[in-house]
Amino acid sequence: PASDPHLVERARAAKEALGDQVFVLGHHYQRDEVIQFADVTGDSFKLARDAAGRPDAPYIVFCGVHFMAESADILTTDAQQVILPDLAAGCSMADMALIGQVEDAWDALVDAGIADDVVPITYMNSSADIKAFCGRNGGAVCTSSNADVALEWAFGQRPEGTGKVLFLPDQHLGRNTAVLQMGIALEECVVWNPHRPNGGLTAEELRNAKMILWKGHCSVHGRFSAESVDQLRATVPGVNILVHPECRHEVVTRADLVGSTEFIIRTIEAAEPGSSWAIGTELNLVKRLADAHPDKNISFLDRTVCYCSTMNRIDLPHLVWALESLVAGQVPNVISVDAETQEWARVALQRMLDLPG
Ligand code: CIZ
Ligand code: SF4
Repeated sequence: PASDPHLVERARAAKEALGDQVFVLGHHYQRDEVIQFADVTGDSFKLARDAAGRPDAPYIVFCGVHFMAESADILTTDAQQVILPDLAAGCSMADMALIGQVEDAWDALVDAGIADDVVPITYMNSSADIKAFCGRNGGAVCTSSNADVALEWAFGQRPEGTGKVLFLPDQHLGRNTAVLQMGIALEECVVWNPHRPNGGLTAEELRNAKMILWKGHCSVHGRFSAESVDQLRATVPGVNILVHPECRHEVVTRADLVGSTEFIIRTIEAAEPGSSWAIGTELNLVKRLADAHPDKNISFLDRTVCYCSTMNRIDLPHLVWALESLVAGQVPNVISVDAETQEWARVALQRMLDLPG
């Protein structure tokens, strides 16, 4: 449905009144009604960098989810404030790794005598305190575009053949990267379940593992199934299956192409007119790609999979409220990471930025 014209007008007027004071970031998974007011769009990593590139803007309105606004706060100056239009816009994946659980897991690895072998790597989709944990413990952050390089780096931090990686919080990205890009065997990947004593793993399983995958997943990407891929192949001749690496291993192994949201967008932009694509990522993005490329046959990989419900919490009424509050001199919903967490999270982010390539 088209956005309410009255709200569109209010958002436009508020943005105009604020001018260069405000910089609006829109994640690719946001609704169209919000994206139309974004100064830039991108994935979480690109947006955090874009925010850092506008030190003159005192207010950053982040249309995305909580961990992304935290990353923007970490990478911007102390004078800038990052605003999340709805504080309930969290991320179920990030919420699956709580700092207390991760510290308990680390203590268990120390007790098992293997912590010295382990380098913690966290996906960008994690809270600031998990990023800080990785910074403090010799690890790094990664994105879905550089997870392979980050793993290569992590294993290179230990003597040949001895290193292990604790991968947080997305087991699928960790497994897909390790098995499909690093040549690590599936059997060398174990899953740490924070709700079970010792992660639900025996000392021998931990000793033999190369990848200790945190039991987290994305509630959107984790829902695509191998059956939906098989069904599309059987019904759409010549279809290209393009999925995000947050999808389950059996989905990714059946796909033609796998990559980050930015990769998915580039791939569709470069695709031949008339070609057929089924895309396994968030529905707002897939719909926008289909609308922007009417000459290509673009469908959603599985019609039973929904939007990201927390991304969708940021809607036009929330954006209007945030912008009009700023016009009225109030700064609502500020996301602020404490100084010590920022310092260590920045260490982990910097290790990522220093990766080759
Ligand atoms: O699944 C997500 O939320 C993704 C891919 C976020 C991002 O931009 O990296
Ligand atoms: Fe989190 Fe998945 Fe939503 Fe991304 S799409 S914000 S990983 S729940």
